[in-house]
Amino acid sequence: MLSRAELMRCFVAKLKDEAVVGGIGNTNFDLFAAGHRKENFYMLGSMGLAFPIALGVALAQPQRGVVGLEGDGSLLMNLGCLATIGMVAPKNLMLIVMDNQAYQITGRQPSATATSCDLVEVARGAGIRRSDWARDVADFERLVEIGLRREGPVLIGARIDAAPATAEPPRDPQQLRDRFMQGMGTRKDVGAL
Ligand SMILES: Cc1ncc(C[n+]2csc(CCOP(=O)(O)OP(=O)(O)O)c2C)c(N)n1
Repeated sequence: MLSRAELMRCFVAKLKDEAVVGGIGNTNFDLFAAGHRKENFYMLGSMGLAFPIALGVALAQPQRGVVGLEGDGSLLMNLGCLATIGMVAPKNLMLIVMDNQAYQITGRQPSATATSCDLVEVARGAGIRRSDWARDVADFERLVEIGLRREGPVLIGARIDAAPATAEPPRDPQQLRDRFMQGMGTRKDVGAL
């Protein structure tokens, strides 16, 4: 079992101008805790939307690398997005599934990955051929580097711990949207946010 916080730090340290979309749950919290970037978007409220939003950004900005971060519980709520990503297959899209086998932030109820479901196998079956479990931190870093080379779509699964989050992004949806649009260079009419 890997340290979620350590993986996030390793991941963020490799970023340049990539857009990163965090999902509801610890992926958002860890992404923010690793240091806010103007290219980060933190999804609030609805589970399973980090990958579809990341897909949209990847298609809108094909010159930019785009990464979606999602928890197992959230991805299980929206598995269909994997089939769409497998079909559209943007080279600039990387997906990272942080699998703690539970819906942690609502009380650690076990998810299907605790017993029967392998999300990397699901992703392969959905047409994302470059889908792999990270065996350890070094393997995770290797897979992230492949994803950042824009030879995607790439999906990385990481079986991670359930450490408590250390920070949370601000919960102001308008501010989060406007900041991200500034980070993407698509909104210039607002001042510093
Ligand atoms: C559609 C929907 N159903 C339920 C919830 C309540 N909810 C919020 S976060 C969460 C658990 C998220 O689990 P996971 O994505 O695995 O992330 P983790 O908490 O394990 O980091 C649940 C059930 C919600 N926000 N949206």
